[in-house]
Amino acid sequence: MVLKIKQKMYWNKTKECMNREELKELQLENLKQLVSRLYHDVPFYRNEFQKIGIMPEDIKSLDDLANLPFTTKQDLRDNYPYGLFARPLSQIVRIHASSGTTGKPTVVGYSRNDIAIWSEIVARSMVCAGADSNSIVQVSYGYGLFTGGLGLHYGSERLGASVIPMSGGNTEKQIMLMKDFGATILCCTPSYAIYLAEAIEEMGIDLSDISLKAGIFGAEPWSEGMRATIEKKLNIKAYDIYGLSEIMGPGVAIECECQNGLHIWEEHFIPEIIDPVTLKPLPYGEEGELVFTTITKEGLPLLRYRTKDITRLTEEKCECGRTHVRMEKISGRTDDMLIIRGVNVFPSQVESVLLEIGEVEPHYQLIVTRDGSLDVLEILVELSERSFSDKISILEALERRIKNRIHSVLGVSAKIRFVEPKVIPRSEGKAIRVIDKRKL
Ligand code: DLL
Repeated sequence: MVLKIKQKMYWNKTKECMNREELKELQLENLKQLVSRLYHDVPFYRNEFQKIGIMPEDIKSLDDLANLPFTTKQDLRDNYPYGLFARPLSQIVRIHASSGTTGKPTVVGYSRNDIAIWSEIVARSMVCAGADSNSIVQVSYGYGLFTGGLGLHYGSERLGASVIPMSGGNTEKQIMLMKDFGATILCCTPSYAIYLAEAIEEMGIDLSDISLKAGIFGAEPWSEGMRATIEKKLNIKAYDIYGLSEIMGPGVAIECECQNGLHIWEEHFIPEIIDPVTLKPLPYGEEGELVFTTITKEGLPLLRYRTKDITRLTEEKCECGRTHVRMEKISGRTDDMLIIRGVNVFPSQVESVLLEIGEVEPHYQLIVTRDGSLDVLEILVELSERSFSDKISILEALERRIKNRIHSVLGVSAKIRFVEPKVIPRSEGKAIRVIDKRKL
């Protein structure tokens, strides 16, 4: 297939189409420096290196990466909030956070240079999705501690596009401004894109009055079926963007016009696929857990960070001409993290709320369904024998307390349904905490 080369196809052709040998040399150089920085600036890593007897000068080739220790969300949690930062706070210009496995979030920090690189790779990613300086970009990811809003915002500005910082929600206004301001690129979660498309239909707005050409969708898993629905309903091209706060935020990887895998920006992030059980690296083409090493980050550089996301990598040439490896769409996770309306939720967070509140048993089940295109979370909570006989008004007050606390800890609202003592099935093995009825 011969692709039509559009005039502005790349943001930084030299970097995006770099010869792979040169790219690997650059990675090795940066990896060596990273290990040295971690050894000297982060006591946690120095300690880890000392435990296994590794010194920075032992890094001689990229294969040596496999001998270095992993980093996990638990490590970030144990060093909450700033313990893994490699720079003093005087050099940290931004802090973001995402859900931790219990009440405390995972905190990440960026130096000025980190923000510059992040903006650069988001701008580059947006060009992959067909954006340029003439684009009018509606950013409908949430702004705040979540990296979606500000990540796409800074990338759009770097690109020179006109950015509309809408943030999430307020659907009718989103649509009115999308139409009136002539937005050409929409950035939000894929499920919100479908919701917007349905709302446009319901409001009786003609698609020809909307100027959208492409969407940059991510932060949650979505299928080819969802892509087809969005592309049809909004009459746009829908691109998958991937990222996670620990590594940077959105823009770690994105699809190009071929929509056949997401290019990972390898001069900043070295990807590996490991077997989540043996923790051994797997060759290209095999499915496993995605692991990243950030080789240029200053504020919070991470070594072999286990994302828990499942995918496979390919080094095969892409028709777009970019040489950076591609990852397949994420097919699942190795842990129990759910993404509900774009927000990461761990069942253990619910457990910690219930334990904190008391009066109920720590037996619970999360039931996730879809109402149209929106995720709905219902939590079944088992009453204790004592509270079971309480008056309705007392139970209603308890329900409100749980609901409010869940909302503030999880960042999403949930319906709370009390059930009688001993109703939630007990398991001899792993408890079934989640019933996910969504069909992606
Ligand atoms: O979700 C960053 C982001 C914002 C990516 C906007 C794309 C667009 P976190 O909140 O830290 O960061 O959540 C990271 O979300 O480990 C995946 O499990 C999931 N995820 C992110 N992008 C995708 C995607 C942002 N395109 C976690 N497909 C990751 C599937 C995704 N899952």
